[in-house]
Formats: sequence, C-alpha cells, structure tokens
Amino acid sequence: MTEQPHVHPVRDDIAANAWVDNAKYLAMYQQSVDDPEGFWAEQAKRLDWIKAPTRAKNTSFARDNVDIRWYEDGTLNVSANCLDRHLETRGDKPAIIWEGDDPNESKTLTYRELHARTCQLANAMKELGVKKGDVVTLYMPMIPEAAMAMLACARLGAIHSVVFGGFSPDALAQRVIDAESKLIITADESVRGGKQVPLKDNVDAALTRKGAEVAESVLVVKRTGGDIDWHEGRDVWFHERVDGQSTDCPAEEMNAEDPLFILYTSGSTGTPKGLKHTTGGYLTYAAMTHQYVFDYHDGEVYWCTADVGWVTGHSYIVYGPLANGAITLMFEGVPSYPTHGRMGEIVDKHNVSILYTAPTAVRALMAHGDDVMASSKRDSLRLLGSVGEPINPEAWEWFYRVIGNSQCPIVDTWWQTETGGIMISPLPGATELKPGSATRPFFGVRPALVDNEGHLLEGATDGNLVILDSWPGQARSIWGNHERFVQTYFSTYDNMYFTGDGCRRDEDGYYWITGRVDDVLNVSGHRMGTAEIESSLVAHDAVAEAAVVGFPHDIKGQGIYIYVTLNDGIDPSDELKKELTQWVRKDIGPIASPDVIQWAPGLPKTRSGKIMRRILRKIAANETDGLGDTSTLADPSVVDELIANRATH
Ligand code: 6R9
Repeated sequence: MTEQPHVHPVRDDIAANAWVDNAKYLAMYQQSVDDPEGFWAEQAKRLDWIKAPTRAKNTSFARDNVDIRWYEDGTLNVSANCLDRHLETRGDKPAIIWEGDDPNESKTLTYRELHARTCQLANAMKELGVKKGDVVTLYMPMIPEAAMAMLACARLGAIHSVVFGGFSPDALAQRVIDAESKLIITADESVRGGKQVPLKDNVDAALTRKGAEVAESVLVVKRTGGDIDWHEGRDVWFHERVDGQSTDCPAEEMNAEDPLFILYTSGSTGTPKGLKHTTGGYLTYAAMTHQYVFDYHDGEVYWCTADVGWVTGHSYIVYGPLANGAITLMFEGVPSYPTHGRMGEIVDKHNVSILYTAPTAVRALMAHGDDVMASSKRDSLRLLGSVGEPINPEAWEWFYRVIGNSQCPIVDTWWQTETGGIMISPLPGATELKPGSATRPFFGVRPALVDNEGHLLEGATDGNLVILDSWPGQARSIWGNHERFVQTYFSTYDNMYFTGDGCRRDEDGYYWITGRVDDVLNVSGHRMGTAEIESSLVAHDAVAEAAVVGFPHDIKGQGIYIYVTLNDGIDPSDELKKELTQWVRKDIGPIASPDVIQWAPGLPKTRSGKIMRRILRKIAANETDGLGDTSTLADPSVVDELIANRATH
C-alpha cells in the first residue's frame, strides 16, 4: 500500500465533548503501560465489587507457566453490575430497545423490567437444577430473552456458552458435548429476513448425537408458535416455567477469576476451541472500552448489529453497554429486509447515535448504490464503528459519506474472541482517522510486530501481530484444555500472545491489520478454520482429499474456494458439486457454504506430503504469474493442471 491515505482530522465538535482528546489519550496510554497495576486498580472502581480487589494484575505469558489473573482476590456479580446497580438511578430508563425482523414489531425493556425478567429466569433455571459452575448452552434468536439468559447465568454463577443460531445440529452437538452442558435454552424458531429457522428442530437433532444426552433439559421460548416436536420430561416451555417466578433472585458472589462464559471459535487446526472468559477483568475491560471507544454518553441510543452468538454481541450488545447503564439496541433481522434501506430506517426510528457494524454489511449495501439510503435521514448519528475484518478504504469512505452523511467519525476496532474487548481502535475525540487502519492501541494494550523468528521489528514495517503483556479482558484458557491454549497462543513466540494476524505499522505508528497469517478464513466477518471444512468434506464417501483456501471476495471479504480430489471411480459432476455444498452447509452451517469447488486430480504437495496452500491460494485468487518458489513440489505438473482447469467465480 504505497498510496497516501486520505486523513480525516479529529472533529472539533466531537473532541470538545469527548471523554478523551489526544493529549489525554497520550497521557493515559503512557500511564497504562508504565504502571499497569495502578492504572487497572483505578479502572476496577467502575464496577461494584462485593469485596474490592487488593491487587490488579498477576499474569505470566511464559510458555511453561501461562497464568493470567486479574483482580484475583476481588468478588462481584456481573449481572448485579449490569442490572441491580442501575435500578436506583435509571430503573425506568430503557436498557434494551428490541427491533423485530418485522418492521412493525419493536419493544423497549427498562432496566427494572430487564432485572425482573432476568431474576425470574434465574429462578426457573435453579428449579431446573442449574448451579454455580454449570454450563448452560444458549442457541437463540436475537430476542431480549437471549440477553436475559446470559445475565441469568451470570446471576447464578452458571457459565454460558452461546452457540450462533446459524450453526448446524452437529456443530451445536459438538459444543454441548465439549462443555458437558446440562441445559439448553432455545426458541421454537428464529426469524430472519422473513424466513423461519428451525432452532428447536436443530436442538432435537443435536441431542440424538452420541454424547449429547448430557443435556437433560431444553427450555424453549415461544417466538413464532411454529410446529415443533415435544419431548416430555426434557422440554420445558419458557413462558410456563418463567412467568410465574419471583422477580427477586439474589446474585451469587463470584470470584473475579470464576468463569463467566465460554465461547467457541475456530482456529487453524482441530475442532473449535471454547475460549474461557472470567468475570472481574472481562467486565472492567468491556465496560471501559465501550465507554471510550464509542465515546458513550448517558441517554444515547447505541446499536451494535452483531449477533449475540459472536464475541461482539457478548461484549458490545450485552455486557459493556449494560455495565455502563447504556441503551442498547438489539435487532432480530438482517440489513436487507424488507428492503436494503432497513438499517437507516432503524436508525431514524429509534434515534440511534452510535452504529457499530461490519465491513461486509457496508459492502453489501454499497453494491446497491447511494440511493439505498434514500429512505432515511440518519441525522441522529454521531459515531460509526466497524469490526470483524479489515475494512477497505472504498467501503470506509462510503460508510462515512453515505451512511454517516460525512458527519461521523468511524472507529475501526480490531480485536478477537480471545481478547474479550477492543484492542486497537481510534478514540473519536483523540485520533486522526486513516481509512483502513485500526490506528492505535487502547489503554494498557502493547501491540508489537515480529518476524517469523520472533524478533521484534521497529518502526514502519510489516510483521506478525503480537501483544507483549496481558490486559484484563483476555481469555484465560481453552475450556478443558489449557495445554492447547498455551500451544495456540504462547508457543509461537516467547513471552508474547500471538494473534494469528498479519499487520503493517506506518510512520505514524498506526496499525493496519492485513488479515490472518494462519489457516483461518474470515468470511463476512465469520471465523472459520480451513481444517474444519476439510474434515467435513473428507467425511463424504466420494471425497479422497480436500484443500480449502480463501480468495478475495467483493462483499464477503473472503470467499471459500475448495479443491477436491475424488475417490477412484467417482465421476465429477455439477450434481456432485451441489451435493458437497449441501453437505458442508448441513455439517457446519450456511456460513461455511463453499463459493467455488474445483476438481483436483492431484494437490500440490511437498515431498514430505504437506499441501502447499500458498500455491492453492494464488490459483484461487487468479494470481498465477507469481507462484513463487515451487522447487519443493513433489510433482510440479499438478500445478499446471490446476491452473488450466481453474474454476471461475
Ligand atoms: C471481534 C471479532 C477475530 C479476527 C481477527 C482479525 C479479524 C476483527 C478486525 C479484524 C481487521 C478489524 N478482525 N476485527 N481485522 N480489522 N477491525 O471479530 O472476533 O470473530 O474472533 O475474529 O477477525 O483477523 O483475528 P473474531
């Protein structure tokens, strides 16, 4: 990238009212890295503790002793911090504004109502046998009950594991089994874009899988009233069990390092990992980043368009905003329904000030031209945010100009499931914006770039993005497998957390994330391991071998390109391509739908049998002029064959 970016200076009107301007950012940042103990001890005061911590940080990234603890002698309850403590000051103010898939459906829950409903649900969960330390799986639509269920778990000290409602029964079963989850909370169906998704049927199917019988109860919200099967003794209607409960439920006293949730995410190898997040540090970090990055001020309506199935939904629909007493908008549907103007119409309808969304959504709207926003004014907007993948400068400028009427700064926030909260991002009152750059680190975050041997690189350069020291929101482990946690994040480079992302730092010290450097794809902001898709494909009778790579896709950011070697005697056909596409969708979920399948009589391999994905990526991207070093290939003719028969997309 040699082209000079178009710099957007800090707006005076924003800086004048912002929590931090540039001088304050620099001073606070310096303090946060010079004296993390003092800085984070002070920040902990934003929460209500039952017993205040006497120490903030106790962390080690050493590979033989990865041990991360924050506020370890403090106790608190996350649900009490998100609900109870607001009752006196803002009990009758909105907590959640819910906008249904159908534009005629919306409702508001005040803090008092959300508190009462959460207590009722927690009492119902107790009746169903849920205790402190149990794992509860949530497989839910984007309805307020999803937030209530998270908060009810937190209230009881149970650990939630939210599984995205677009995942298949097998993917759900895998997560239920891994977490040994005894209760599942779901709905009969979810509704997105006018279509029903059979959540309860999927749960039924998941629970027939071997091992999934650990789940003893299924609590079912009636969302659509659609037809479902009923398993007497296992299934319980939400309204029947919850509505009559007491609206009072004491919040369990939890240690700061007790688990709050696990959330599964894809890595470069193996099955998805359940990242474990804990209470005190996570909530401090989620609340603080929400306040500063979105420059949140009391009474503003804030809308994050993510799904609660992803970490963005956890930290920036539920925990960060509610800890701050904010008004958080929750949207059940999709930005394209009933028309592509929906997002702007929701902004107008609810007077949204802050809109946090994903580059893929912006690009999908941009493809329809500027008129797509003609049905709304969006003059309530003050700030825009982006997350999930790199945002290309064209999409950034369109987001700025068309959605934000050239009036709103954009915070491009880089972070991960593992980091719990935003790590690199502009602060609206402090940071000059360069479209495409996540800019500078948040307080307490020490990013660095290293070469492949782990040598620290200085100045303007490209490298692998690592973080040199711990921050309170960081995941503590992988559920049931600490060794894998150490292996994945702390063994590539000594004493550093490895993010898996490549990155460039420019002359101004701004960070530009360039994408994953491992075998993880980012399709429309969803993380997927190539290994997961490959293992799904080779489980099909016709498939001998499969290799999956990403390729540049105008809207999704990355598309999924699959090379398949068929078993002897199987004929390639378009029908078989369709069958394999359905197979993967059914096995993992629609988000893993292949974009392109190419038959590959052979795959390029090294003499030791390793697939050379670098070459497959180049062919998929149609960059076959610069294949680089192919001298280690066992059989170079394989590559010529693949180029000659490259599939188009
Ligand atoms: C929050 C979230 C994490 C991966 C991450 C990176 C990519 C996220 C980004 C971004 C460039 C941004 N990513 N935000 N890349 N700019 N602003 O998305 O978590 O689902 O775990 O994905 O997403 O590659 O490593 P998660």
